[in-house]
Amino acid sequence: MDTHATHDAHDHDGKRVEDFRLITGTGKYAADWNVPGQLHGAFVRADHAHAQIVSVNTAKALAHPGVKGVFTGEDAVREGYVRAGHVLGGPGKNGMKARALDRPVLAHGKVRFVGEAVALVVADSAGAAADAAELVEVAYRELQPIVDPEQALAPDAPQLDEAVPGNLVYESEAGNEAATDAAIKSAAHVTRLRVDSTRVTPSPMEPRACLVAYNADSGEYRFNVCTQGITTLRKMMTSWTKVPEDKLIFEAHDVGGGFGQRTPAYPEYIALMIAAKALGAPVKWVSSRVESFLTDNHGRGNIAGGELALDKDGRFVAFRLNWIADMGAYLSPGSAGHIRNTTTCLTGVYHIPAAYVSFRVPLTNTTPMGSYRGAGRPDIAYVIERFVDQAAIEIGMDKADLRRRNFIPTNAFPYKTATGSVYENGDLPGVLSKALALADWAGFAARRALSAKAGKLRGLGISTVIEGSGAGNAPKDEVEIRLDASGTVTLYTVSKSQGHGHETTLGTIVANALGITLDKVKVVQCAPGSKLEGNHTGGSRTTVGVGSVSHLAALKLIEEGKALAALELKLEPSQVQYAKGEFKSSESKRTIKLGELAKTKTLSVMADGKFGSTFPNGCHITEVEIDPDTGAPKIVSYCAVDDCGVVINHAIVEGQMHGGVVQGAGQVFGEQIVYDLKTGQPLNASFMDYIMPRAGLVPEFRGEEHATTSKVSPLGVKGVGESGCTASIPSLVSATLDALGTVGVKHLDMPMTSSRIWRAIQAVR
Ligand code: MCN
Repeated sequence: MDTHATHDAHDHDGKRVEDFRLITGTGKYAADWNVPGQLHGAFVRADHAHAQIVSVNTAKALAHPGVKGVFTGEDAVREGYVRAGHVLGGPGKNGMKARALDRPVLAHGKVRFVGEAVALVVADSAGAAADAAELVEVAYRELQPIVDPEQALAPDAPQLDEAVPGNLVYESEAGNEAATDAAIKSAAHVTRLRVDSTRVTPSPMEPRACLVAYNADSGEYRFNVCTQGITTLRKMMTSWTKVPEDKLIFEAHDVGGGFGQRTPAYPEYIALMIAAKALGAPVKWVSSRVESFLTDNHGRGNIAGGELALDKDGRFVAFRLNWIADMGAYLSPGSAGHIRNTTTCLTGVYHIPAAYVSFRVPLTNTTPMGSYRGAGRPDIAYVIERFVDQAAIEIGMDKADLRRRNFIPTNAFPYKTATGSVYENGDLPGVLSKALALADWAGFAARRALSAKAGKLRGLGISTVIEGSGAGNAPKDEVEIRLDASGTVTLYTVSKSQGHGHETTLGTIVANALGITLDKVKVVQCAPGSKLEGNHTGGSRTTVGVGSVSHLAALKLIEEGKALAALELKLEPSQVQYAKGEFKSSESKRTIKLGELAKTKTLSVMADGKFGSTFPNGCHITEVEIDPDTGAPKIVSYCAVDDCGVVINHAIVEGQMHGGVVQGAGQVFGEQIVYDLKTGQPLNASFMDYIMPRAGLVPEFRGEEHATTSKVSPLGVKGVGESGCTASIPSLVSATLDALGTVGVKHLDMPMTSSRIWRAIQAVR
């Protein structure tokens, strides 16, 4: 049987089946869930970045009308809910183990970042809970905070916790240090650079919300919560609370964005468990946007400095980085991505024989960090691409040519990098050529001259990137397909779309394998209590993992169907053929429709598989125009050529690219979480002063596919969900710095806001 297939949505016009529900306001999000007798929670949050809790007085809050209970760190400690599991598990440098601080779900003893939950007030209305939360009196003794990661690691820095000497939470390394240093020493040219990647917040549209009900008879907790998939969340909640996984039941319908931030367990969910159990009533909490800014895991926040060494012909010979990964006040359950994914693609799309990276994770008094769209992939792509651009300037070579000269040759795949990853396949020169043509690279000088005539600085940017789409942590991906008498096929999965269109794409995969129309396939994600194994949606792996097993399950249904049809037809299964929803045989006049197999009872098949990483890659070429009088940047051209393997749904892939590119543009041109260095207070925690990308910033994109088929999956697919973000950041920075280079600005870190660009121009004038 041919398990390879091209999967264009042949039976509908490519539109997403979930959109009608989502855009007509009939979706059901976490805050839309209500149950009879529910109470409402509001959190009292730390207003100091670092302080000892002297006392918490709850008397006035308890006396407030409607209040049913107030819970504090003591309750969390009593329950034993003090240690969040995290994934910086592996031994670090010299066998070092991560020094993870205990994190009671409600602060106990100390607060370590502004916004940390100190108490939970529960009342019969959300308003009463919020009013009473203001009456909780917390006395603090202020301590010196540190919010800057480099300051935290400085030799004279105040010690933030005695369990973390030198404020160093974790240190690790990868690659061959001696070989790298030797190659750098004897290189013809060495480019030295330090690149900062700003701390940002993912900002899904739907703020966090959670409703928890406890059943004292069964000991089960039931959650309605925004999630990227139940399996990872359940494991993290169990590791934090020790409540067995089978006692934690999650239900979610629609999720309004996740970007990695909706994957992990958060302390608030566990505090609600304590309250729901103690009060014998379901408790609901809906986060405000300010709470999102303060407490939802942040992303990026890296400082990388090092050397890229070249021989006399412009070939890369070595790459060395010292990397500081700020992970905030506590290790969040999803903290490892930065280090793992950065290491996987340390040398990007280039053949670099020697490479070494050292990572240091400091303790700071800031919001914990987690995975954010790419989780280390955009971070490392940004860093290496900045180095390559800078090297091209220094040796006087065209930056596309320098890239082409150093690409991993197409015939060298599968390619083992200097840090030990194995890239499966790709056609890097092919992607580049297509992108250069699409963007009219050769015609740039004329466009720059036109801009100059209008008084504008125009820059040309390029990025050539690769990323490992995640293999996932679950032992396997598993789905179930049920067929009912109407011929409807229902696919059950434990990953969860947050806007990705999985109902369409997973449905398409099953419909195509069965040769039936998409309206005959239903996709059920995260059915409450589902025992299926699998990964959450993340690491751009759902299509590779869940998509592949959905395809295999459909093929299995056909095989089992043939056996059942053969019984009906009184034939051997080998005499039965299947096509387009019907079983037939040249030995019989009868045809049996799919639904007929389930006449008496629903037919169910399961399929599972374990799939490795795929390596989507691409080249994004951009042009940015800057008004030197105001510093205002404008993206005037955006061209993307990407290899995400076989495409299931072109419109969705394009949408994923758009979303990712715009998120990247957001980080390049505006987004940044800023803390006051002295007090540790966040200075921007609303969309009034946290600069999200707006429609006017981005022009129409031009994009093309350049697929090489992956063998990791029977579908030939690679991931795409993070690609836009990974490629756009380096390309847009490249274009902006190219424009600024014309007036002598040599370096600028993100965010490249109008004011920072304007000041950089003034500084060189
Ligand atoms: N797809 C396809 N053909 C391919 C690859 C993917 O048609 N060759 C489709 C998929 O079937 C799916 C979408 O594109 O509908 C993304 O697929 P995939 O690359 O497998 O990634 P995931 O579904 O696992 O999504 C995760 C990825 C990540 S890690 C983040 S973060 C992210 C992202 O996707 N968060 C998102 N895209 C997002 N999009 C929305 N709307 N909201 C988020 O929170």
